[in-house]
Order: sequence, then structure tokens, then C-alpha cells
Amino acid sequence: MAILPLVIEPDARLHIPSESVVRVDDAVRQLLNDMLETMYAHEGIGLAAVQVGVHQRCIVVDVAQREGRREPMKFINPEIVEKSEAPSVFLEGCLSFPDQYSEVERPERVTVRYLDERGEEKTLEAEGILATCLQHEIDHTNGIVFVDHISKLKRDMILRKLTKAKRLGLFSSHPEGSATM
Ligand code: GNR
Ligand code: NI
Repeated sequence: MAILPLVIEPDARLHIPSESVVRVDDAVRQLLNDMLETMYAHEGIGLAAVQVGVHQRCIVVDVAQREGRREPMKFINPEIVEKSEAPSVFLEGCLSFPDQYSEVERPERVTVRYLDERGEEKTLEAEGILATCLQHEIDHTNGIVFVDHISKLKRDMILRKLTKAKRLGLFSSHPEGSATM
């Protein structure tokens, strides 16, 4: 297992769609485990492979409610096959946008089809923070980031802050060293 360096905005790699996984092999399982370790190191609740510079449709999620209890979830080639009419609004953040938060409206419930780490087809119905997180991660696999859902004014403000912080070298890829603004 390994903690992988995070891709931080502004970075063109975050805006490129990922490729479908054609074979669920040990390399894919290793990637998913490294992604989980990286996500936990940064105290995230989700991570997409593109955020560690790998353009493969892999995401990991852990939205465990009880503290200290890990509930890792792994998804390969995830896609939304159904979504509710009813919307819900969450305050979102992103490990590729350090210290930036904005409310995002998305469908309240989604049905996701994916492959598990044995390559078997699965379907999951989700609501609440899990539904939000899955949509945020599946967006990443399509080159979409959470600020693509907010106003241009707010997006530009966030991008300006990140551009400045990056220029000042405030972001280190290592969790202990990550600076705030
Ligand atoms: O850690 C994260 N928290 C979060 C909060 C609200 C909505 C989505 C997220 S996902 C984010 C981790 C991340 O960047 N995943 O891509
Ligand atoms: Ni994100």
C-alpha cells in the first residue's frame, strides 16, 4: 500500500475523462487499495483515480457514520443509471481543491452500476451523503469537478485562490505537510 501524491487544481489532468477499465486484475486492485490509503491519509470521504493522476474509471468511498469504523467501498467503471427528481444540497469540498467549499445541488438519490474488485457487475441504490459523494466521484471520472456546478463568479474566486496558493508553493502532496491558506 502507498499514499499517492494528489493532483491539485489548476491542473489540466482533472478535466480529462478517464478510460474504462478493461480487465479487473491485481494492478487495478492495488490501485484501489492505494487510493483508499491516500483518501484516509487526507481524511477524505471519496477519491477518484484521476486525483492521483491515473485516468482509469476507479473510485473509492467511505462515508462511515460511526467514528473509528472504516467502511471502504470500491467501484470500477461506475455509472449512474437512475437519479431522483428530488434534489438535495450539500456543502462540498474536494481533495484537489484544498480548503475550498461550496454548496452543490444534485439529485437526492441515485442508482449506480459498477464492477466490484472481482470484476462482477453490481448495482447500488444510494441516498444522502453517499449519493452526493458517488456523484462527485463519478463526475471526476468524466473530467467534471464540483466547481463546474456552481456560478462562474464563485468558481473564478476559488480558482484564483488556488492559483495563488500553488504559485506560493503552499500545497505539498503529503498529508502532514499540507498547508492551509
Ligand atoms: O472528502 C471529500 N468530502 C466531500 C464532501 C462533500 C461532498 C463530496 C466530498 S468528496 C471529497 C473528497 C474528494 O475530493 N473526492 O473526489
Ligand atoms: Ni473531489
